[in-house]
Amino acid sequence: MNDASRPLDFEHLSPARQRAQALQFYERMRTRRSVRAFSDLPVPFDVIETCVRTAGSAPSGANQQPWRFVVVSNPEIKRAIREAAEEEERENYERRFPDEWKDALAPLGTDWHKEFLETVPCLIVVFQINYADVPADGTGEKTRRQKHYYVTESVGIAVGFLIAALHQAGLATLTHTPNPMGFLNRILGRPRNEKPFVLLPVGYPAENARVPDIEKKALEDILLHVP
Ligand code: IYR
Repeated sequence: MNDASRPLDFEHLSPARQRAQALQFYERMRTRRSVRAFSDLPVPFDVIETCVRTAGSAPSGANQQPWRFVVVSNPEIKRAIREAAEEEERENYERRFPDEWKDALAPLGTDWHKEFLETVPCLIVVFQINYADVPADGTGEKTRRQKHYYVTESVGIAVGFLIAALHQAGLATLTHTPNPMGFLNRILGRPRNEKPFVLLPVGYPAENARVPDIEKKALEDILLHVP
C-alpha cells in the first residue's frame, strides 16, 4: 500500500472574508449564460490551456482523472464536426425526440442547425476515459483493463470546473451534447476506451447574441437546511 502523505496547504479565512469571497464568486458565476451565437474572434490558446489545467485539478474517483480534453481550432475539423453533429441533431429533432422533450426545449429556441460549431474559434471536446490498458506483468507484453471508478461523476465535476474557469477568463461557452456523439471518436481519432462526454464551443458571443429570458430557481426552492 502506498501511504505516502504530505501536509495540507489550507488557508483559514475569517468569516468576513469567507462571506465576501463567496458573494464575489456568486456574483461572477451568475452572469454566466449558455451562448449559441459566437463571433469568429480567435481566443488566446494559453488561456484555454490554463482553464484545462483548472479542469484537471478536479477531484476524481481514486484520483484516476478519467478525462481527456481535445481542443479543436482547425477549420476543416470544425466543419466535419458541424456536419456530423447536424446530421444527428436533425434526426433528434425530426424523429428521436418525443414531443415532451421538444416542449421542454421550446423556451430555448433551439433546432438542428449548429452553425456555431464552425463560427466559434475553438471547440473543447471532453472525453470520459472508461478504463485504462495497463501492463499486466513486468514484461510489458500483456495488458489488462484497469477499471475506472465514478467516471461520470468525476468528468461532470471537471467540466463544471472548466466552464467556471472559462467564464472567469472572459470566455463564453455552450454545454452541447449532439447525441449520439460516437462521430467525435471517428473525426478526432480517439480510441475505444474514450467516450465523448460533452462538446464545448468556446469563444466570444456574437455582437447581436441574445439569450433566452429564463431564470434560475430561488434559493428556497433548491436549498433544504437540516439544522
Ligand atoms: N442537443 C440538442 C437538444 C438540446 C437538449 C437539451 I436537454 C438542451 O438543454 C438544449 C438542447 C441541441 O443542442 O439542440
